[in-house]
Amino acid sequence: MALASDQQEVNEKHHELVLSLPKESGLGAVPYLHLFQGFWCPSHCIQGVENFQKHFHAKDNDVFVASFPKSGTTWLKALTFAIVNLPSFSSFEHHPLLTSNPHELVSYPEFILSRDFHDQVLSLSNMSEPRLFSTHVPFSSLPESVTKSNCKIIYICRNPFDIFVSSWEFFTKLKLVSLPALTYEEAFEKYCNGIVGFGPWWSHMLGFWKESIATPNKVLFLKYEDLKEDTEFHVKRMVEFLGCTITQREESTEMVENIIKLCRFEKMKDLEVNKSGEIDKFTEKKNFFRKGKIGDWINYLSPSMIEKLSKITEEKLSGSGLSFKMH
Ligand code: PAP
Repeated sequence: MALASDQQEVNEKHHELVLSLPKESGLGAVPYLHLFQGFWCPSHCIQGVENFQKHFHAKDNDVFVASFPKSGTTWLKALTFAIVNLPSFSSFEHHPLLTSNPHELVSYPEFILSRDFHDQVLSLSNMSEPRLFSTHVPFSSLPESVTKSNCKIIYICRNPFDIFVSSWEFFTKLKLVSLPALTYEEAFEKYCNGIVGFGPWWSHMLGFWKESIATPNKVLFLKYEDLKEDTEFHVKRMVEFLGCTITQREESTEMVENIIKLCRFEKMKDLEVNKSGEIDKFTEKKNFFRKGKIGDWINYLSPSMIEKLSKITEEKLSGSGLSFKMH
């Protein structure tokens, strides 16, 4: 009984908190975005972010894949999963990535801790090590145990133009959106104002960018465009950053090649497991594999939209040293 009333009190407090927060509809809103700890948090994961902060205990050998949504998370999850699990799955013919979607293999604490969190905290602590997680939570809102422990974070960033297009194509296909849909122009305006799930996108990027400069052994900062252009070079950086020991040089090159082949866009998109079925009744798996290209924004944005987003990007990232390849 005491537990039930404790839970009721927690639920009431949570409800009061959510009611007190500024809210907006926006891309990635299920159903609303709330301004929580300085970022636009989808309403269904506020509780999860709080539980993540309060109850998650990072281990020094944990690995986190971090990203702003639609920046290359699925690809980075697959690559990191393959690297971290090399000792268990060095056979690429029977690899878990051939029969499971990367989102089924690597989960988000902020999503899973929003429900039955006591059970979930226990099952997270019992996971086999090294544990691999992903997160969309901005650096400034990550639990202290993640930022202060020796666990590693690999962040993937993408040019804001392609993020917008990829988000628009993805979120308008979501099954959970219960609000009247935003028009394309409204969604763009909100995006330009940073009102998008886990946004503003510039703060998200800059948080991890600054941390990767201050503590390069803690945060590895990757760009989708660079990863596309020279996958081998950046996968080798990941291997090194994660401290994976692949003893013989020839063997290591072959392993890296196999990992890259396994995670290639065309290969993953074509797998039966990624062509049908859903993730958490929230979206179809095939929606995570659209075009996988750099510069598709050119087919979507009008000249005035390009001008506006270019100005915002320049203004927000100015002086940071962070820039993007656009084509
Ligand atoms: P998420 O944040 O919802 O998980 P995320 O994986 O970050 O999405 O982004 C999806 C984008 O990555 C899609 O881009 P597009 O809309 O411009 O096509 C998707 O196609 C692309 N993507 C998914 N898997 C891969 C891959 N293996 N290689 C390259 N790009 C990929």
